[in-house]
Amino acid sequence: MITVLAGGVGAARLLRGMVRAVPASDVTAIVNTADDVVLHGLHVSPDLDTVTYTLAEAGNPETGWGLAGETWQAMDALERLGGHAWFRLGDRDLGTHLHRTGRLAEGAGLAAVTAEIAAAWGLELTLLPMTEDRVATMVTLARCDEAREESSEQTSEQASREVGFQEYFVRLGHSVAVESVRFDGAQESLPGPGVLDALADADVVVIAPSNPIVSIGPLLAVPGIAEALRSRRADTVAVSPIVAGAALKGPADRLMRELGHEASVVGVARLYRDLAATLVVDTADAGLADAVEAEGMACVVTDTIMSSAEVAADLSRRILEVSR
Ligand code: FO1
Repeated sequence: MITVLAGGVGAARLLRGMVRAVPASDVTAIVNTADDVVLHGLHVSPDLDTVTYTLAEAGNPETGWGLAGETWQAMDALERLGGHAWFRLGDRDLGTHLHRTGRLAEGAGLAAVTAEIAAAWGLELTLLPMTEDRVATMVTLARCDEAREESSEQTSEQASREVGFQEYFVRLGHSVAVESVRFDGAQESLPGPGVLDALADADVVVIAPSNPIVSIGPLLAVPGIAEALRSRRADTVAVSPIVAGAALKGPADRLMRELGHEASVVGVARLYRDLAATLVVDTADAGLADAVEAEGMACVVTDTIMSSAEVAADLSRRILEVSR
């Protein structure tokens, strides 16, 4: 069995390859839910949906999120009424959120609802939300110089700069500097059903090339997950989301820098060295392999840019080879 720690787009691409390298029924993904957001009364789970749609070959290849061939009539109607439409929910995608919200209101757990949605899309891998409890990534935006001079009330001023993850990521287009990130509710949360068993029973654990701070970070903040992972260090392979000092998609490189980490495969190694024995880096970073190894991880150099399902399958096979 292969267990993959997953965020959104990068993880979805890797999983698409993994289910070509081994039978899908041998793959379990533990997915970040700290990006989840309630909008218009609907419970949206972006990372779970990105993984589901991508593996169902129904995802929008341009954006990486949402469904291909989407229409936007509900959003148009909402805008006409003056509603918030900065977070775009396509007409077909809305069906998923209606179903999830209805089932949760009936008392079903997020793990059961996730399994229902995956089964409806014909998926054979197991998708597990990291927790069924509410954990929310909260981002404190860096203050501009003027605010720094004017501010005397440090704590309330700081609170006023804290926004929810989707507000930072989508509404502000992750174009603003970040001072800190925290995972609200994480300390009181429990790992989702099956999560600790999936880590304990896996032959190989993979940390997908997802944002280490805001995609993998929340999983590690759920009590019990980091400990379970640490005990599987020898069998854990991480794939760097940073290639040649930059993130392929999203703000991982900027966030790492802003929060005091080096935005390079060496910085990724420093974040993961206690959790994973091996770091897979792209050929563009071959020159940093020794520096990664100096951080205490074996370094494997291969193509990690998953431009197609075939490249993702080759990468998956390489991950499984090096973990044996
Ligand atoms: N990302 C955007 O950049 N703009 C959007 O309007 C947007 C809508 C959206 C709707 C459903 C969904 O499942 C994902 C959506 N995303 C959107 C992506 C999402 O913000 C990110 O994928 C993650 O939360 C980061 O992993």
